[in-house]
Amino acid sequence: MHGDVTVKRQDYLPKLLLAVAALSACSASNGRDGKHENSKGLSKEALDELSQSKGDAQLAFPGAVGYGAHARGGRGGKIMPVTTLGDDGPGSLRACVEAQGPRVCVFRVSGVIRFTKRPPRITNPYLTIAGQTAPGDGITLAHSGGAVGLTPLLIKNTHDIVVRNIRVRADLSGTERGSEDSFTIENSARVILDHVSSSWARDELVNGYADNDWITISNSIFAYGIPKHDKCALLASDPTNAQHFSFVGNICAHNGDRNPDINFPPGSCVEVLNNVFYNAQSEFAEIWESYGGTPVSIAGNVFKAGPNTSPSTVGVVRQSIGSKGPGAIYLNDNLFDGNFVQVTTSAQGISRPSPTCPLTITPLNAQVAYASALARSGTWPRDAIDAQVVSDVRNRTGRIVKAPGIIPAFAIATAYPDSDDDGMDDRWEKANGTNAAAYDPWEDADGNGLNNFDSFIEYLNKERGL
Ligand SMILES: [Ca+2]
Ligand SMILES: [Ca+2]
Ligand SMILES: [Ca+2]
Ligand SMILES: [Ca+2]
Repeated sequence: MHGDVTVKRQDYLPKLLLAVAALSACSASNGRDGKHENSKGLSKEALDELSQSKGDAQLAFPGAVGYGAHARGGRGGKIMPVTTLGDDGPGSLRACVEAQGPRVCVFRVSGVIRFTKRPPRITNPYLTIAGQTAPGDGITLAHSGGAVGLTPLLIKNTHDIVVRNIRVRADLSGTERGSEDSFTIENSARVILDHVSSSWARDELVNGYADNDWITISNSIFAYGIPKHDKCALLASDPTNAQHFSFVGNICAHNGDRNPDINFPPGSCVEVLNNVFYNAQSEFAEIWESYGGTPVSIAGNVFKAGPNTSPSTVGVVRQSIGSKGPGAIYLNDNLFDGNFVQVTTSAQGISRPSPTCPLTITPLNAQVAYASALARSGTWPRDAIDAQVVSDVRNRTGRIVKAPGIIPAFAIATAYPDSDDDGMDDRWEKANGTNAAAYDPWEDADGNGLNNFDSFIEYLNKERGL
């Protein structure tokens, strides 16, 4: 199953181990005194090597899947509490995002973080945004529209980024449509977006741009793009090199096309597995050939018609406009539900009997995947928007919207007690053998191979029913 990846890994493993050893040496010297110089401590060669590889042997978190599953994130770094919903200043999300060195943003507040200035860019490597730590209804990102109405979560020119359990809902309109995705991953390596949600983007809800590699987008809900550019996912635009890219377990709903749009160079390993695509208008999945023909595996997905879907809507289409060579499509166990064109004849013409690259997971059966995505995807607890999306998919209701809606109100909530500022609930610490009076997120109190902080995050996930 991991054959191809394993072979490549063996090629770079010695250098990678050196790079990881260098990293470990740096992080071992990091206390909580703010001296986090890991990225500066690596040689350029080691960084280059890292950016070409899928990363640590360790998973980003238990259950991480796909090509981005080994993103390091902020593991071993500084725990940075977000204590204000304000745009900037001490305790803001911006301050955490813009800090240097390995770091984890944890949230002591819940509600809408509305960027009133240009949204921060994630450009410094080794960052985890742990939205699960937010109290109550969690965190939603938005902007104040106009000239600063740009993509609220932009990952650019960096690597090793983990973003989980956070929503982007742009209720106000920016002046530059093409710069207003919900999530953009640009020129970056080893990124995983997991259990995120977004709506009302005027460009794509999620967009991979330029020279990315080792990317996963998983377990997320992308719904209600705003016409006339109501598009779910543009997995690659202007790619310059082959990429490893996984799109797994997501829901795309109420988007006219790009559900998703797949346009990578030959040599790429692209997998679209176990997703639910609902209520496309013109196209569901589009496989393009303008960079030499995309190889892609599309397996275990459900393509479901909704009120905007017509008999001329296409499920899997080969887009050969500007073709520079034929793509290759492995199609297996996809379920097409409704009256539309399932797979165009020209797409069938480039179909392959086996995966274009070894799949990183064994896909679930399409119907099992459908039930799983409806039960688990998106940011938890689900807000009213995601709840509506899931209800629409289930009941074949809802429509593409013409304008953004209103961000649901947040209940008042209090953060868990964390007297030692290590991001972990003191009550959980006492019950689980970690030290509730000392900063010990990266120790392994129970010796199970998982650090204390990641164990605590797993507990929070389970508490939310994940
Ligand atoms: Ca875009
Ligand atoms: Ca604590
Ligand atoms: Ca502690
Ligand atoms: Ca442990």
